Amino acid sequence: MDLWYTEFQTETIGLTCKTRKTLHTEKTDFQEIAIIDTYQFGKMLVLDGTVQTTEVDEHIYHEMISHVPLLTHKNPKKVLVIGGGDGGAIREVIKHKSVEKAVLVEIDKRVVELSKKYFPNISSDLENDLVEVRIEDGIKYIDDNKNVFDVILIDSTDPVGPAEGLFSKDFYKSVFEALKEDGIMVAQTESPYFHKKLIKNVNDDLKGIFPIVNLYTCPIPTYPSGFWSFTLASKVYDPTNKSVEDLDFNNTKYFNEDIYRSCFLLPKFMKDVLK
Ligand code: AG3
Repeated sequence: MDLWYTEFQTETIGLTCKTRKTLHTEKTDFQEIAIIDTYQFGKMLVLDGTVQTTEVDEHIYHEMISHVPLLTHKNPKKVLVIGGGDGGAIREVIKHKSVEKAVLVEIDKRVVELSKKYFPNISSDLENDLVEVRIEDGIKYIDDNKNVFDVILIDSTDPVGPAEGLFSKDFYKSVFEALKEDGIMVAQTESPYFHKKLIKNVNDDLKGIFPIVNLYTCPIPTYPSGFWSFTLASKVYDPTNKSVEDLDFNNTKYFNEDIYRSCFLLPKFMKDVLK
């Protein structure tokens, strides 16, 4: 018998994958976790019914959330990832030679444990000496840390359930304070087609706090609408007005100098959304 898994991305559309096997399901204090082996995308991490990461396309998201802010900063030494318990963002962050310490703050320890078991290529660097993994609430952690980080990445789930508070203006104010005087933050901000209101709200909130705010996009086949956005907010460095030096690493699959230059170019409907 064929078994298929569907994520209902909105009330009227879904992504359906033929599955080889359901490897794990579990309800934690925070969410429902499933790990499903699919024919098209390999193993998939699913939280509360929403696809977070897959073996086949995870590199796009993780490279884009990390390399864009870290290269814009120029000399990032201390980096914080909030959420991202699968370890993919951390793996990309420590490719930057300037990074001396990367802290991961994930609320659900089972996400970290299961990622280590089922996604060794994504979670591989969680054991790296430069990396500190903390199981706690990112909102609380950030309130206790002022003027500490060069770059903060908000690698959250959708803005419902455990991640809701990670999309609030108060949280962004705390992120501003946790950053050093030339710090940069990036948040994943959902689909330009399906979540226009959210993208506009985040943009407006961040513009009230940071002097420089820019949206950038990339295609991600397994996320709603296949097209995704990130919002970068910066105290000093302007990501759109930069000289792009050669990357000092070449082990990326999606990201390169051309993508770095072009990811901030927005289609007309997106510019209209942000007006
Ligand atoms: N976090 C963003 C995933 C959002 C996907 N939404 C959905 N499928 N409805 C990804 C975490 C990867 N480290």
